[in-house]
Amino acid sequence: MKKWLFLSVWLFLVMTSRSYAVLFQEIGDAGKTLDTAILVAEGTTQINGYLEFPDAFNNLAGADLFTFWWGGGSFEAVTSGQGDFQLFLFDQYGRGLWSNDDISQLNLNARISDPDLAPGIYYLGISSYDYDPYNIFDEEIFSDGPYDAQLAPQATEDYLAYWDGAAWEGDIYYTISFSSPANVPEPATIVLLGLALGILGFLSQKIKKYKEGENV
Ligand SMILES: [Ca+2]
Ligand SMILES: [Ca+2]
Ligand SMILES: [Ca+2]
Ligand SMILES: [Ca+2]
Repeated sequence: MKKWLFLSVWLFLVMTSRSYAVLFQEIGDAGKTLDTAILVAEGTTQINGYLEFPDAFNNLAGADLFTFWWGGGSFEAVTSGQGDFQLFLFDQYGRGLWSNDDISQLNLNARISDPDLAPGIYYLGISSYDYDPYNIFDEEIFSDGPYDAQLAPQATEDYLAYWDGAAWEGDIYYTISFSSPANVPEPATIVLLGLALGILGFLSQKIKKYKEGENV
């Protein structure tokens, strides 16, 4: 009975935490370096933002970088909007992992997926074609094409240093949707929550039995 109650509460929590759409709005302009990236809110499933044209007088413009904790497992981020967006995924050190320009030859939005992305801190960048991440040796970290393929880094030195290139578009709104909530609590927090619920369930059963005993 105790196990049944615990499992029910646990399943309810897991199911509800997966079914909420948590929208995160970019406030101001997200930077394009690791130290100016915006941390998305816990459980974010969708980012709504605004992509500015590159601007020599604003070192944040031209690309937006968001950071989040990923709990592990199947990952997908996809853009929607009227622009020719690109997506770039970097690890916690700013090393390039994946890039994509176009979902297909007919769909210029971008999508990055990874069937088994390890738990950790990541950075997700969005820009307009052809504004790209570069390393300290002035090399593009990722190849521009094939446009409709998801690409691993081409540069042997794959740490993000800066962004450059002539953007085709800017001053345009975008949405990035995650397949599963980003920035959910670390597993240790979930285990602690589960333990707390288990104890609560155990106590409620004890109290129930005690009251039943009183009634006899
Ligand atoms: Ca922006
Ligand atoms: Ca920006
Ligand atoms: Ca594109
Ligand atoms: Ca390029």
